[in-house]
Amino acid sequence: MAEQTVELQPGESRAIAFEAIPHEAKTYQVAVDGLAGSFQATAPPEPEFVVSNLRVEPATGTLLEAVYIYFDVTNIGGPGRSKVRFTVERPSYTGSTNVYFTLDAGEITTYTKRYVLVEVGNYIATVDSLSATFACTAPTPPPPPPPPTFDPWSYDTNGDGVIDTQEMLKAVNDYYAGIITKAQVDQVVALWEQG
Ligand SMILES: [Ca+2]
Repeated sequence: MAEQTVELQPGESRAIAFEAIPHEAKTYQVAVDGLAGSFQATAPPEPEFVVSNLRVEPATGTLLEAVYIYFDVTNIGGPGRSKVRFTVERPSYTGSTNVYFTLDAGEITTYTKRYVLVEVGNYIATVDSLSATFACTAPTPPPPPPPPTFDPWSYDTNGDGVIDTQEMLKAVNDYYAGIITKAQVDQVVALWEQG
């Protein structure tokens, strides 16, 4: 209890101030001689967070690439620390965590999460009641090697510098067997005609 004794000369008046810091929300009683008064201390409002603008950039990536998940958090309550629930669901696993923020009343902050794509499929990011989808595609396979260049002289199996009839017929058989193309068999036939 705080107390002050004040002495005054006749006719004198003086304003007396007490500073009181309330540490809990309740009604405090104040008494000065026979006068009584009171004041009410109220608790500050709890922080209350609202999330908005959940987005993922880019919305599609390939395996082991990273995407960035963003959302804004606004404190519509009193100043203080609170949390939002942040979840990422991928094909084989759902990971969930609390993300804590300390914000003044009315303060907005943007949260950024770098997220590496560890499996192919669809993903869902959820923050409180908001959700956003993104996807991981398989890496692009390397292009197939170019077909080996075709040498019609490869049918000159006896190596005499001439495509003989038997050698030409072998090429025709290979064409009908799907081993060489029409254009390739035509090259062999053209050499046979020269022979
Ligand atoms: Ca030959």
